[in-house]
Amino acid sequence: MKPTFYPGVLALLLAGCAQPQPGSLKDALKNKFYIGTALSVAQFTGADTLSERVARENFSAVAPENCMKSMYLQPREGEFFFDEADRFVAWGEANSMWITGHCLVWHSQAPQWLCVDENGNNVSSEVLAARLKSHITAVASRYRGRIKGWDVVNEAILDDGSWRRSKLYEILGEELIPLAFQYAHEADPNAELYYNDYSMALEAKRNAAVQLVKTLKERGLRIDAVGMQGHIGMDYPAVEEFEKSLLAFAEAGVKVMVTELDLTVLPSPQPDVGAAVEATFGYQKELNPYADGLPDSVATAWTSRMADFFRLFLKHRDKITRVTLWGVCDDDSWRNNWPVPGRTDYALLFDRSGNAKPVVNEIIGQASR
Ligand code: 9MR
Repeated sequence: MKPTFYPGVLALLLAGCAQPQPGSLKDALKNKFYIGTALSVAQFTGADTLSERVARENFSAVAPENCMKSMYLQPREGEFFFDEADRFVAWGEANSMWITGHCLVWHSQAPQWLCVDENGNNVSSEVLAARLKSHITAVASRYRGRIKGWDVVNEAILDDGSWRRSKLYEILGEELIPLAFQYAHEADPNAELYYNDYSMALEAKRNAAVQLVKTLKERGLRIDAVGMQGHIGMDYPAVEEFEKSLLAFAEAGVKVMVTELDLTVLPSPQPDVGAAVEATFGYQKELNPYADGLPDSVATAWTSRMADFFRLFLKHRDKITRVTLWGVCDDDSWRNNWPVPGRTDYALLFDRSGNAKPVVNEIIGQASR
């Protein structure tokens, strides 16, 4: 005889046994700060549905990993290409995300024509200022009211605190940054404006960024936050140095955003390499030790270090308005290809199958305490 089946009773029993479903990352952090991710084109156009789902379910903020950089938006002078950026913003709105624009001015991923004339000679400061104004105005005004904040200038300070001698700087000098902030504010007066850089825990860079904030404020220009990118490693920077910087920025009168967080487990051919795009090294097998998986001891150390950083962020949640991971799942991360190409890294909060790593539950636990 078949046993009598009472579905209602079974459901109650199962409900009684089920582990409580942990809330999502974004729900847990809701009243603390936005938790964001950077999206690649594949993710917001439907080609990568796995990462798209993970992003949608777990994050409350998005930044475009590449599609809003000037070489893509204005590949030739006066010819704009907004298709991907439009789709990125539409995806963010459809999923109720806080949308950040990245980035209006950066020496890297800028179009060839920006700083030179038809003979390849540097243009005058007037011409470059006009070109920057036209780019910033076109981009920031197109998304007025929709993009909530802009990385206005990216990576203009070197690790020793001096200005990066880029072509932009060569031509415009120290006026480069104030001009960019002025143009961005004119194009979208309600948008938040940020200065964004890597290795911000270094003392010299911290001091230079604080000075920059003060200078902009003294000149009456809007700056809302400093973006500390947060491309960190297992042994750099010290959490305490990161904390000193975030306190120094808050003291200077701006909010702090952790804008591009990832934690590499891989050996670096050079210490403290930050995120300097020019620093690249050839592939060597010894530099790719975890191609077949991460040993438990390394995964545990990774979890503990990432958790330490989130503990710091939560401690200073009155100063931090957003923490953004630079990518969704481990295989999306630029870290697999920098500073050494073709490696297997484990830098983000979700693994290659889209599963939350143990640190996600730790963060959720920290946020609820
Ligand atoms: O993640 C981005 C990668 O796909 C690009 O190839 C790279 C080009 O430089 O830029 C990466 O994003 C950078 C960001 O825009 C600015 N800070 C450093 C990031 C990592 O290089």
